[in-house]
Amino acid sequence: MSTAGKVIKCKAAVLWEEKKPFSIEEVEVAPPKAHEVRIKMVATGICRSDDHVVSGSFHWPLPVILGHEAAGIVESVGEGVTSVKPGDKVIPLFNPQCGKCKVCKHPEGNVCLKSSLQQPQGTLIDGTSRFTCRGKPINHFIHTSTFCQYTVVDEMAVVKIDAASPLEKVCLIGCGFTTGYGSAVKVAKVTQGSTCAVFGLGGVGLSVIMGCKAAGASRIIGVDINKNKFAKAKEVGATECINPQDYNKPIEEVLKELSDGGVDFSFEVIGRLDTMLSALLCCQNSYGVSVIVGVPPDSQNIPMNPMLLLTGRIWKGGIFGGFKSKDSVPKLVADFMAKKFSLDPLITNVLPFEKINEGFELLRSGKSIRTILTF
Ligand code: COD
Ligand code: ZN
Ligand code: ZN
Repeated sequence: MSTAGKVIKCKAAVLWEEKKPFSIEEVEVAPPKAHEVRIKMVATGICRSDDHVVSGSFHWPLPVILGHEAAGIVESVGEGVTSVKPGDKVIPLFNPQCGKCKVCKHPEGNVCLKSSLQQPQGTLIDGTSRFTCRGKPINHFIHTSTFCQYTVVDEMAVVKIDAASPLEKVCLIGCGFTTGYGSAVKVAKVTQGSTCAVFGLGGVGLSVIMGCKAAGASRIIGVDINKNKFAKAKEVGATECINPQDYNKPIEEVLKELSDGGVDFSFEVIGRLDTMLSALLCCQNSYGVSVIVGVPPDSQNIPMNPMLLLTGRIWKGGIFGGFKSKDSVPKLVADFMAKKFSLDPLITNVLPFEKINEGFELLRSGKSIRTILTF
């Protein structure tokens, strides 16, 4: 029996208060309005940004259904939806692409003006929520809200992908993988034969390494204070790995010595101000490119000598690997299907959706790279 046009009662992980566990609740998911899409979730990753809301370092209106790195199947569509239809496999887009705003129209712009990353908005773009629980409206999260068996998104925040793709893997293309991989191939534009340094060997750092490798870098130096991260980094393409704690001089000096004066490309994938500066300092003057991928602590600044830039280094950053989401996600899925990269090294744990709190504990303890929750 078709559920189209009807309210669906299903399970969601609701966050009622910061610093508290998720509560698995029965919620009502209203049908999609015009230009909206209702998706049956199949798999969702747990990303650090979800935990930033739980810990209170990223403030979001509560109660909320978090989750933004997922894949599912379209259940029904609202009036006027043309880009997807019921039965399509899709990836929700936390960084939407409306296609109409100034940024979307710019060939290089990728942070759509409709994105709610900078201005938290707990609703769909029409200003209302499709979720209710115990009679109360529940907030949406960055256009996605994937910790729920069904979600509703605006058409600008969802894209159709290859019908043959394994959703429990390609869900990572919805955030972590793409953020890292795109930072190398799209933001830095890593070149053939180059030398790269990657600071931070978590899931996003590993994805940066895969991007450097795909772009043809000949040396990829991984940097991490946890040497247990080295084996996997090498497995995905690092040619050597170093621990700053093994040296009695600044890590940028070590990297400059290793690279005959400076690396071609460096990436900060930790989210610390000191390592952002080290990453800039270790790159070659005159042409070195340093990319900030990690999210810095709230409202803090880096004291930086402008001579570093005057002498030709390039300092950049990017959200979602610099990719326009609707244009790029289906292509990245196609590249995955063509075996241009593997997502397996990133997936360390798979749990049923109901065990979401266990998945967050794995993230917080550093024991997982990515946990996938399956519905
Ligand atoms: N020196 C070297 N390595 C260090 C240091 C240090 N001082 N401190 C920590 N590390 C290492 C840790 O040992 C760890 O291996 C690694 O750095 C960090 O890895 P994780 O597993 O904590 O983190 P990731 O890879 O999952 O993600 C880290 C980001 C910093 C990239 C995180 O902020 C993020 O997910 N950013 C995405 C930004 C974005 O686009 N967000 C929008 C939606 S999510
Ligand atoms: Zn994320
Ligand atoms: Zn836009």
